[in-house]
Amino acid sequence: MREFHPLIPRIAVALRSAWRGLSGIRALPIDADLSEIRGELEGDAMAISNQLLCCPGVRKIHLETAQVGRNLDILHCVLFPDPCYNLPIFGADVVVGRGSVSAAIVDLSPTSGELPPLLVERLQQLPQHPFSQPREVPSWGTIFSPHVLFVRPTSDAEEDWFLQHLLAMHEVMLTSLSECNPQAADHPDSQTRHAGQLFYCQQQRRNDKTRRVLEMAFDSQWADRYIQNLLFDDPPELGGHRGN
Ligand code: BLA
Repeated sequence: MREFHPLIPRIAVALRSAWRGLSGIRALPIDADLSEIRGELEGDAMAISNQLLCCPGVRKIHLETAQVGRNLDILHCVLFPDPCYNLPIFGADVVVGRGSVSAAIVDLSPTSGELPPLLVERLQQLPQHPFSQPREVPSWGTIFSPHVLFVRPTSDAEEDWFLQHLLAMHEVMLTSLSECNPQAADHPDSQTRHAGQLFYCQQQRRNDKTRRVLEMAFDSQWADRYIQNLLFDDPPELGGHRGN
């Protein structure tokens, strides 16, 4: 397999290293056929690697790196908190086409209307970089916070800025996690955050650009199942009860 665009392994290595410091971190079981996926896109190889972890406070940590054909590299990372914790969803997506990054997005997205004030204060203290090509979030992107960073980095320096900002936002997430005490599963705030995660996943599933790439390499049924069951599966019911 060819090499990834360097920004992708740099992000992946830094995130994995941060996760090693989380107390109670463990791997989540993942179907053997989903951890390493091979497909074919117009005769070109497609390879997807998935890693799933969890720890107290974060029900699902997902890191996906993918190479699609000769020209497309993708990094996708989401930290879904346990809804009993007053924490946002950390999400990031980096898409590289033909050697240059076309989309680089990172956010701490609220699941209960607004981000906690202390967290906002920390985000406001992060350095702001003058990216030359900011991008507008699509219409389904109402789930993102006012602090979302969505850019097309146009130089090595801008790629470095993005990497730094992604890691800084991720650190704000982990700091908040370390300070957070869970509420009861039947607390109304926990229920609200659970509903917020459900809505987040519903909106993300509306990203046709993700679906289109997966459909090209596999088929539409496979793409649907992958998006619905692995990328943005509905959060399990609160309290460990999974009714059907
Ligand atoms: C955009 N996502 C994209 C694009 C592609 C993918 C091809 C278009 C690139 C561009 O507009 O320049 C593809 N992303 C994928 C694939 C996977 C993936 C195939 O993760 C996985 C297999 N997407 C996320 C997360 C966020 C996200 C967590 O998965 C944000 C936190 C955002 N991706 C996102 C947004 C766009 C995008 C906002 C731009 C969509 C648009 O402009 O319409």
